Amino acid sequence: MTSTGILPTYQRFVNGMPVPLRRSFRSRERSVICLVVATLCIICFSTFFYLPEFRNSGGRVESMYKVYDQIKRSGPDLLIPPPPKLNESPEAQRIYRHEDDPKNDPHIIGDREKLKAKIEEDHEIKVLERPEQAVTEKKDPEVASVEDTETVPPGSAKTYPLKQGGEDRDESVRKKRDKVKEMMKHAWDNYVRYAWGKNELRPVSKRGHNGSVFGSQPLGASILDGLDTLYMMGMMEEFKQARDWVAKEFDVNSVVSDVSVFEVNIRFVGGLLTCYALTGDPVFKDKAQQIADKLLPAFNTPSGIPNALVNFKTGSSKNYGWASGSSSILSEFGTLHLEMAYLSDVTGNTIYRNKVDKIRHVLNQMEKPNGLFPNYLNPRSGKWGQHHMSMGALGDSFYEYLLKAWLQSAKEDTEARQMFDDAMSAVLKHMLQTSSSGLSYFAELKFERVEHKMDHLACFSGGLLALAAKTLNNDLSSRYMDVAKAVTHTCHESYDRSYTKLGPESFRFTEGAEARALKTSEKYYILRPEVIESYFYLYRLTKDEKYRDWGWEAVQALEKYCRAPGGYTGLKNVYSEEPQQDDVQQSFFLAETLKYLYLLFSDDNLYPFDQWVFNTEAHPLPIKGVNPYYRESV
Ligand code: DMJ
Repeated sequence: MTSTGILPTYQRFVNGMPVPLRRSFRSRERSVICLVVATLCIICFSTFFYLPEFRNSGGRVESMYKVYDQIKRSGPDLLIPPPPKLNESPEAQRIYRHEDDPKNDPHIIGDREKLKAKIEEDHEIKVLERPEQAVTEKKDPEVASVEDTETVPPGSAKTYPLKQGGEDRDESVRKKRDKVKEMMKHAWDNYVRYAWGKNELRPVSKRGHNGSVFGSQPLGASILDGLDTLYMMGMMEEFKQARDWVAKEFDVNSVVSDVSVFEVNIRFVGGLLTCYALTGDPVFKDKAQQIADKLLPAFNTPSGIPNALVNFKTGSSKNYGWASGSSSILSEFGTLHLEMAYLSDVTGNTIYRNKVDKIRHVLNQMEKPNGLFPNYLNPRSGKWGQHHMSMGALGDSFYEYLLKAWLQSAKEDTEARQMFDDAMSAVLKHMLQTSSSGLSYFAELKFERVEHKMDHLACFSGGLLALAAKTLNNDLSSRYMDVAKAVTHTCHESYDRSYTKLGPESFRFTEGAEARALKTSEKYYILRPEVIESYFYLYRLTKDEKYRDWGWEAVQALEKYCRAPGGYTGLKNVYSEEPQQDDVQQSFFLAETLKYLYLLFSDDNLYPFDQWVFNTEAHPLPIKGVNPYYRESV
């Protein structure tokens, strides 16, 4: 066989015998290879211009700048991080090797992808002074009544009233609270040191992390989410530094990618509005309003039910393709009410409240299968998607906002309370289950089929039902309280039955196992707050010391397994004796987990329930007509 002298030149033969390959190419071959490589490079580069963020732009030059801008912004995240230094622990080195394989990092694509996986699995079945405001004190006789003994010093825009206090009389409890504050300091300082301005911190590899729930751009999510925790803990220097970042660096017009309407609302708008209530600093109100204005185009659907994602730059919005034929998700469009209603009141612009009132109206008049709210609603047809129901992922905070909208309105919004009680009657009837050993849990429904699984997310329900029980005396109150205690007990069991004493993402009830995760994909813990949140509500509303004991168990477990030299990390398997760390400090760890722990070890004077209502990200919002911090626009 003779060679043609042109590609391919895999193997050469002389007299039928293979001969070693030549070490270099001929010049014709070299030119062909160069041509092929150059063509590939041009094709790769051009694909940038077909990404959704760049497609709609006016001209080529503008697109060029956008691509350039985006690459510049994402630069640090595109680069492979440096390996751990030689003097770093073998553990850090082991984690580094593991984490840098994206397959191994469930957080590299964020919570949203996890939800997607869940759906696929289903288918498989497959600062100013205190405002002068005439306030009629409406004390709620059924809420553990507390006197707000705080005196707010007169101030100016530069002097924030310090909302501290809440020290428990018991010294050992005060020490526990100090410990929680120290944890916040460790989490915050390391975020400042290694990830300032990025969305989240990677505490093991000590760098920033930009999760896709925020649209993959660095938007300082930990700053916006963590601000009010700093304030609550009296970390005022840190608070002011964060406030200045918001004032100077946070710019809604720099956001070019699609962002989650829900996440941005609960974390960013919610966090900023709390800071506005606390301080009266107009920076917080203005930024909250600027963000909310960017969310508004998502509501432009035939039904008024917003889409899940909105592009801040173009205003285009869409739903996730995986969500039951591009439906909107109940827990997302049902968790906008508190922030939007309050924003209307502080800005004097009714547009925000009108949008969420419309959602309420649509939901209220729809027919509900067995009185239950399915997780999916198609915003174009205005009809339900698949009849899947959950107190965990995809459903959870919708129920929360019905009760809390009523509380926020000083109990004037009776429609919301009625919808809450009606929904809960159906949930208790169809979804509440008791295991063979007597554990109560909220199962999930797939049409008529019961799936005996409860999400960590659903563990917020203990606190919610306790709050419902204590704020209105009706036929359901004592049942609510019984279920609240029983479900919180089960959630504690899910922690107690793991090696690390931290709970898995979901746990199941089968003949062989109860309150335990069975699948590998359900065994992780990402610093979620819901179980601790329920300990806080139940402690405050029952004064049973066991809830503080359980909270302290969680603190010890967090310290033992999640504390890293550079912050706090989640775990990949709570049942492992040596759990791998996921190297992400979620922004809700600052906003919620640490805040609820701090409140658990405070007395009732700190953010009393008759003055404040916590949004789903633990940002406290004032109660209208009762709390002078409401700062309604006149
Ligand atoms: C938070 O962002 C909120 O609590 C939300 O409602 C659900 N989950 C996370 C924390 O787990």
